[in-house]
This record gives sequence, C-alpha cells and structure tokens, in this order.
Amino acid sequence: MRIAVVGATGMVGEVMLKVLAERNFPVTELIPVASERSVGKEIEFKGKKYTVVGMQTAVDMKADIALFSAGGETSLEWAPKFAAAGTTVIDNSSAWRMDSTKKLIVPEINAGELTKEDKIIANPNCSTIQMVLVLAPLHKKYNIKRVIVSTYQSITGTGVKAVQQLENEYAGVQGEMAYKYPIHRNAIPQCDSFEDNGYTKEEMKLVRETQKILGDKTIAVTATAVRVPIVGGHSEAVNVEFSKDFEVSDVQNILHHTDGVVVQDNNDTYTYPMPMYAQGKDDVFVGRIRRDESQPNTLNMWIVADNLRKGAATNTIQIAEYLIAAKLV
Ligand code: A2P
Ligand code: 11C
Repeated sequence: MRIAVVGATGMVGEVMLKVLAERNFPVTELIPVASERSVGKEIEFKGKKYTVVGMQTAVDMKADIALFSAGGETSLEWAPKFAAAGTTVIDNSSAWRMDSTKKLIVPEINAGELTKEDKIIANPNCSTIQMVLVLAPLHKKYNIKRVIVSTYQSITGTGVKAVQQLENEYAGVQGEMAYKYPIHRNAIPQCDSFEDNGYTKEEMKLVRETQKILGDKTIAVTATAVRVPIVGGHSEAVNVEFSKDFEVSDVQNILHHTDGVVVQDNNDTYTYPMPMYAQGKDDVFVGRIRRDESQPNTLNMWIVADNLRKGAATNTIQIAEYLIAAKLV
C-alpha cells in the first residue's frame, strides 16, 4: 500500500508513523505530508529517511490511502481533492464526522458499514472513541437510556503548543500560551470553543458522535469536558442508565470479552485504570465498575485510554487495516 500521512510533522502524525511501524502495516511507499513550512524536512520511518512533501504534490502522487491529521480546515479543503484523485482518506479531524454522507468508524463497532464507495472516512474524537468502545457491548445487552460523562483530558489533545506551555510553567519561564489560563496545578473546564447552547464543542462531540457510532439517536448523553495537566491519556467518569437491569459481575465479564477493552478492576489490590499506565498502549482500560445506588439500572465506570493512540492514530490505522482486509482499497 502507498500511504500518505498528512500532518506527519504533528503530534498525532508522529504517533501514526510509530503505530504504522509497530503494527508492520504493509507500507510499500510512505509519503509524509505537511504544510509548506515543512516541505523538504526529513522524517524517519523504519530506519529510513523520507522528505516531507506539500499537499498538491501528495494529491498528484495518488496514494492508496491518506491518513489525515492536519486540522479541520486542511481536511475540508484537501480531503475531497485526494478522494477525487482516487485516494481513500481516513480523517482524524472533526471536519466530516457529522456529515450524513460520511461514515464515523470505530472498527470494533461498525467497520462493517464501510464500502468501496467510502472515499472519505471519519475517525471519531478521542474522548468519544474510548467511551463508545466500552458502551457498545453494554448497549446491545441492556439498552442505554442516558449517559453522564465527565472527562479529565490530557493536554496532548491540544497539540504541541500545550505540551510546551506546561513545560514552560514547570520551568517557570514565560512562553506562548495554548490555553487562556495556566494548566500546571489547574483544571480548566473548557476543551475546545463554546457552542451557542453553553456547552463546548468537545462536550457536544461526545453527545453527537456517540449517537452516530452506536446508530441510536435515542441515547441521551450529557458531558462536562475538563483539561487537566496530564500527558498520558484521557480519563472519563461515566454514569450509564440502562433500560434493563444488570449484574456488575456480568458487566465485568462482557467487558472482559470485548475486543480492545482491558478490565482493570480490583479494589483489594488498588487496581484501576490511570493515564500514567495507559500511555503508549492501544487498549481502552476500564475499572471502578460499580452500581449507582442512587437510582435503578445505573452503572458507574472509569475509562482511560491514550488519546493519541486508540483515540487517534491507532483507530485511524485500524480502519486502514480493515479496508485492506475487506479488499475495499
Ligand atoms: P506543519 O508542521 O508543517 O505545520 P499539531 O496538531 O501537532 O499542531 O500538528 C498539525 C499537523 O498538521 C502538522 O503536521 C502541520 O504541519 C499540519 N498542517 C497544519 N496546517 C496545514 C496545512 N494548511 N496544510 C498541510 N498541513 C498542515
Ligand atoms: C482534545 N479531543 O483532547 C480533543 C483533541 O475533534 O479531533 C481532538 C479534537 C478533535 O482536546
């Protein structure tokens, strides 16, 4: 496969290159792509050096698959051009996710929806992916009525500038601010910008993307998304109300047998997921699984994943792997 990585110099792009190499993805030619600022720079992939090219050059190279992580604007402008050139685009930005003509895919849940006609495929938001991977098998068995989620999100979700801000704050030096406020010793209850309804875009992604991926608009979701000074991954406190009752041990058992999910849940040994241990892993970790005693048929869980891996690069590459296995490219 001839693979273009669009945004190869960015935070997610770099992880994409790492994950492609680790998974031994069948790359016959790698085309690293970034903005004009980076054209001519060299990046390394599997011990070989590759020169970064610009967008139009990459379109003209007609790769089989382009993995995009270069922001929504870039994607809106360029993904259709790649698609018109015959390249299948898997896009990690928010640009196409809620477009009714585009599929929003978490491979373990709904890759079966994909066909050869899907030339631009959307990768969900990181905080959505880790939550729906856990919710999907529970929805099938118990039918979800409502989800209340509070997130504790890694600064890596904001990109290189945020990591630099935290490092500057640790070192006590002045520098460019990725956030309106200091993030060291802080928790900022705003991820992304605000919508007219008073929620942030990040919060509304959790609502809309969950309904689209699970194919059920009746699932009520409400979210509070918070940025915390953490680098390893996003954590989520998730409260789920089902139509049907459950046994906690059955829930643990179902999740134990769910692809891509690892249960870490033992209070006796202080075993529960934490971003420190999720970092660099491709799985979604779930623990603190317990009944919400305040109302019937309701469960509490704590879900953690590396937002740059399963939340972004790994999920994108798993979609590409599915396309190849199903002979859709
Ligand atoms: P560049 O490094 O040349 O700016 P991050 O999210 O970590 O900031 O990374 C964003 C990625 O998207 C980078 O690889 C960046 O390239 C790329 N990018 C940003 N704007 C454009 C653009 N207009 N065209 C192509 N690539 C872009
Ligand atoms: C964050 N979820 O952690 C964001 C980053 O819609 O793809 C990715 C934004 C997106 O801030």
